[in-house]
Amino acid sequence: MDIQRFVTLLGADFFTGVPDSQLKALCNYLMDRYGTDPAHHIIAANEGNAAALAAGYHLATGKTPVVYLQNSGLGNIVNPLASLLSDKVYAIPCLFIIGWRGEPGVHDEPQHIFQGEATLPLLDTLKVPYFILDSSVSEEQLLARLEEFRGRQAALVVRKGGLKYDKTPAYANSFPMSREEAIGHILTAAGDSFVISTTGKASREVFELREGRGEGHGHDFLTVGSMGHSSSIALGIALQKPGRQVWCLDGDGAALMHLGAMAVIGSARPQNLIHVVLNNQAHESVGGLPTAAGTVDLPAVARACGYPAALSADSLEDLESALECVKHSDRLTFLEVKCALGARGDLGRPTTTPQENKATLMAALEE
Ligand SMILES: Cc1ncc(C[n+]2csc(CCOP(=O)(O)OP(=O)(O)O)c2C)c(N)n1
Repeated sequence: MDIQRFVTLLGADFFTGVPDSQLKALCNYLMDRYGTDPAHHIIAANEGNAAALAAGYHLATGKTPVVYLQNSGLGNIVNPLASLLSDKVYAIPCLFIIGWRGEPGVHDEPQHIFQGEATLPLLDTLKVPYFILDSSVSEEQLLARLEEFRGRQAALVVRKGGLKYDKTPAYANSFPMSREEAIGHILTAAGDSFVISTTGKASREVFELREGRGEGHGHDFLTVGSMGHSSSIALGIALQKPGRQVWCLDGDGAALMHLGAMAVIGSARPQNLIHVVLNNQAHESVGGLPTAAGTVDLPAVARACGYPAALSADSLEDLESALECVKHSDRLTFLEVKCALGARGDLGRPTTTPQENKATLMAALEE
């Protein structure tokens, strides 16, 4: 369905969510129509955050908000859905638009398979009625379902190709260094340390760089799903292996998604953990919509959370000199690397499975 017609049929004037590649048409359209005008469109830190924000919008206006998310984000909304929006609590209406990755029978990456199978059963369990939107749905069919959904929590589950928009806003920032280039230099500095990389293209770049260098993958953990949790995984490893250096390669969207992790890392303060945030100020892996990182001083956040050292680099020269200090570091260190948007068009995906990745990493950690 054409996105402009779709949004008109929804009749909503407040949208919040976390971007999804399968909802690119909606995300790009909202950016063209509203940008990030907070009266109409907020790109939230995580999906639960969006649900609560939507609740506040309803309390203030009596109108029904729209929350958009990839089905991976369902986990993040379960709590506010069950204990805030639910008809057994405050009964707050909200329309969820959910990108259905890993739909059974449709080829997708390993991290989407179980979530894809669990999507409709989860909505059933949460007592959220849903309508599956694909390219065959007519305006009349959609309107009829929206009428049924009025005044309650409900979901439109969007199949691949269900929404269409032929424009893409120009997403960019002013930083010259590409994320892949930055990762290449970081891997060199990290040597045989362990690398825990974040969800999205950063992990795909780590994988391909290792392939290209013939280095093997035994020291890497590619967090293919679980956005926002790579720094906590890294903390869990660093605390148990105090003799080994652990580098977390985080994204700005991921770091903001579960920012509380930084407070926990700062208070545990493992001396062998280097927390790098590759900050392109965007959810680049799913299209490039901005994160709030453009207005956040991440090294200051790290210092405030108790990291004893925090640096920032926004050029290759800066990165090289920062890495010179960081690689000899014997204390918890935070490094922000400001990167450009974009990735290679021919960037591949890991050819090993998550369980192979786990097995080789665990074997290397045992050495
Ligand atoms: C809970 C959850 N919500 C949304 C997504 C979809 N998603 C995958 S990667 C990504 C963007 C990550 O942004 P960032 O951490 O800034 O890294 P970048 O892509 O910019 O390198 C998003 C939103 C997801 N995987 N999980």
